[in-house]
Amino acid sequence: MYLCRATPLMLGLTLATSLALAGDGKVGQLEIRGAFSRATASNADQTVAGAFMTITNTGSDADKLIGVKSNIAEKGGAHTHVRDGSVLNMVPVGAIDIPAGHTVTLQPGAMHVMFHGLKQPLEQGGRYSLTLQFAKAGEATVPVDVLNSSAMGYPGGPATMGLGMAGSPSMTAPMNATPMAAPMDSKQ
Ligand SMILES: [Cu+2]
Repeated sequence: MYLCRATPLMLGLTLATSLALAGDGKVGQLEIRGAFSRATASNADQTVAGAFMTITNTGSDADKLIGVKSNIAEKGGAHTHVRDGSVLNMVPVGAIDIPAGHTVTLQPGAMHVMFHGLKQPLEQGGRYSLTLQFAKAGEATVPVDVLNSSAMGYPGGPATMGLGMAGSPSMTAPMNATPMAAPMDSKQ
């Protein structure tokens, strides 16, 4: 009898968990969590957009994110932010290192996936498909949820938690004004 009564509660927890884990994918030893984009401005002809997530390497070999593909944009690639005086500039990087045993957080104001030549606006509540290309693990395709235009991650999700642990800057600062967090690979 106890088990029967417990079942609805267990189901509720399962549903809540899968909501928090939207935007997930896995390939080889790599686990991708919480992939999201921000809604684009509806009144502007915005042709670029970022995508954010955490990538955990549970294996013992380092890997790299070397490319991205999605049919929402003409092209995409890895970006990071570099401080120039008081200004944060976005710069393309050839690859993002995913060290063995580490979780790398792609988030606004830091490393991220960047799309150029956006083919359509990203509307809050929408979802698109993103293929991540890794040097060793191969390709992983993850669903990316479009959150609000200033989202730092799913509420309570891994990106938000990672930001908090990094000694977080303001959660509401716009992307181009967010103080640079410590580099993800500061141990190297
Ligand atoms: Cu960028």
